[in-house]
Amino acid sequence: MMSPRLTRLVLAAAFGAGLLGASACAKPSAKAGPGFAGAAEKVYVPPGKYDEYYAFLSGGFSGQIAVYGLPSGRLFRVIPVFSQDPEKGWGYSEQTKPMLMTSYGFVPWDDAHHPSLSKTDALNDGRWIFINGNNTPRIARVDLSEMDTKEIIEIPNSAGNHGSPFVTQGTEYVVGATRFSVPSPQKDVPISSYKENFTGLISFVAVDKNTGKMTLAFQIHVPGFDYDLARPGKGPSHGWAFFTSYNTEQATSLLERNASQNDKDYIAAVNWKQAEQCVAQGKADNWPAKYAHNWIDEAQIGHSEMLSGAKVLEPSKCPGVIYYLPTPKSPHGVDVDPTGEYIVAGGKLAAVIPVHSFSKLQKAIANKEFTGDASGIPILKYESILAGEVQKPGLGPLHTEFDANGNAYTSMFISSEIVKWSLKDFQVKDRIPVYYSIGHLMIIGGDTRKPDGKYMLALNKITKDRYLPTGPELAQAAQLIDITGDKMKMLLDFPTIGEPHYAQAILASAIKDKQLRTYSLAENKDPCATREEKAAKVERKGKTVHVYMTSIRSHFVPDNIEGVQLGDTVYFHVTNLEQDWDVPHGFAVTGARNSELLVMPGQTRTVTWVPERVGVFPFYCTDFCSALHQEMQGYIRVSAAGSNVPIAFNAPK
Ligand code: K7E
Ligand code: CUA
Repeated sequence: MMSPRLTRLVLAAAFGAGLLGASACAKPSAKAGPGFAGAAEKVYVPPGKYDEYYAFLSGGFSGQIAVYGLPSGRLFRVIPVFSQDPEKGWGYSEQTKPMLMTSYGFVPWDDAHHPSLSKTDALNDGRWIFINGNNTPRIARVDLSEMDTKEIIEIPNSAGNHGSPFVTQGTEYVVGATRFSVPSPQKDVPISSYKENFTGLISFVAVDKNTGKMTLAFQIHVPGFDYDLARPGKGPSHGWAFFTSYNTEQATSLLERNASQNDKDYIAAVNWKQAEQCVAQGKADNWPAKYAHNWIDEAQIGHSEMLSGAKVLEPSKCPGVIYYLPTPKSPHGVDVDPTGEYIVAGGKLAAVIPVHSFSKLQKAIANKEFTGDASGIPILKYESILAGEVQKPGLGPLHTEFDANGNAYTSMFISSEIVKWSLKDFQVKDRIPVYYSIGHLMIIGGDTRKPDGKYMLALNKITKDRYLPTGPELAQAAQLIDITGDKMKMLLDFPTIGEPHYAQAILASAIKDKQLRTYSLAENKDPCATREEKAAKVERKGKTVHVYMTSIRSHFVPDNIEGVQLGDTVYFHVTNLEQDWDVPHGFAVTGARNSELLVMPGQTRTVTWVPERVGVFPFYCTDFCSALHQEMQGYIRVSAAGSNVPIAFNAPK
């Protein structure tokens, strides 16, 4: 148990701003020292050569995913997910706007934390990557052959979808947990009635084996704590999922103090196979939830539908579906080792790293070794389920990943280090400082049953003095660490886009050869597509003008347009006729209040333009596509409302 004094110290370090921890760690040799011999060679990927791995880092408050190569740390692509991205027209073009619809309306931003690769038999299968939106609860699915977002589902009855979207070992489900308990279903009550009225929901979103399509399968109604992170079991623990909780004190104010009172909070162990059965037996209630489901179809067009109704299971109607595992103290991460036997928690304020045993958990349930219950949910006896505790690991344990040799690696936020320990004897074997204030760490395949033994990535919150300063905002960072030897070795650090909470990585060979190169123009089924230049046209329909335009190196057809009037809304439907890899064309027009379009070969994208001035306005290609890219331009003439200038456009010569 932590002494009151140590607890206070930990609290002060944790919440006096992680900066305390950071500057304390800045004193020793933060700069490259003798330990870096040979590091450059290990991360050097010569010009023209490929990296060995793709890494997908969440953008945190950027709402996106960034794709890097490892070991080089080179950035390849930012995949727009929950946030509008003017670089690609994501969330601005008519075809992609529906993707950001929610029951609250159009929500063009979110806070994305946990990329999660699809799995088959507890191994990464390279099909999709899922990621959560915390703020307006959502889960997105990105197709790994296009590296584009294909589907977003809103999670109803939830608030702060943080413990998400970790996938089960066969991608049966992606999970979600309410970080903030709220009145469920929502209603107008005093905040002081938290204990009576606020509850949480743990959500299971089913994933179609063939298409990846996500469906809200069921939710489990749980007591009003803050449910933080999640991991499904694997191997023997397949069929279960584990969710950390904090604020079992049920405070609503000054949680830094008021939710740090209890020595232990809980991990909720959910038997989702049993939940499935209870739901199939009709034991779930139907809640009148309303939530958006958005997807991109085969024609590359986004759709949004509003769904209603959620199946909600009360644990009292399905005994055995959930147990609480007491866990010190305000646990954040929960991670399951490659064998599926060990469940490791990162108690932010805990003096030890507790490791629960799945087999002991099963025995304790069978023997009813309970110490009580929380709102009817049995609380298991800590000693009965404990496999061991890692003593003196450091300060502020958050997240754990695993290598292929029975070792675990835990990130320590406050003491800014990674500690390596053995799953055999729970003894610390090594530690390495990281710069600074690490959140998640990631071992390639470290959440699968067969981790790659080579590299670990530290995902750091604070960089302070590590890079050239850039005003008040400094970059977050990833650091690549060699884990092949007994001693961890720092190889590289590189700044990231947004805040990289978690990351996933996969062997490049698993997905590089299935990358889509172009969309088929012949199969372009966008109703506004123009498949050849001679089909280009401009049509007036009342107060709207539709421009059906083509682009190919290095011209638009048409490139002179007249007859638009003030008061009109103009839709530019631009089809890229190219069928070559890596030849997108852009489209931008003066005064547009949205963004450019970036149209992939064979694709159609539509941007809306409402002219506000009389005159002649240029439009042009934004993506340097050929030697005569600068010539890829045109004009659109805007006349006064009611003018007699007829619709006119030029045909190809
Ligand atoms: Cu620890 Cu959102 Cu998984 Cu950040 S979370 S670090
Ligand atoms: Cu097309 Cu530049």
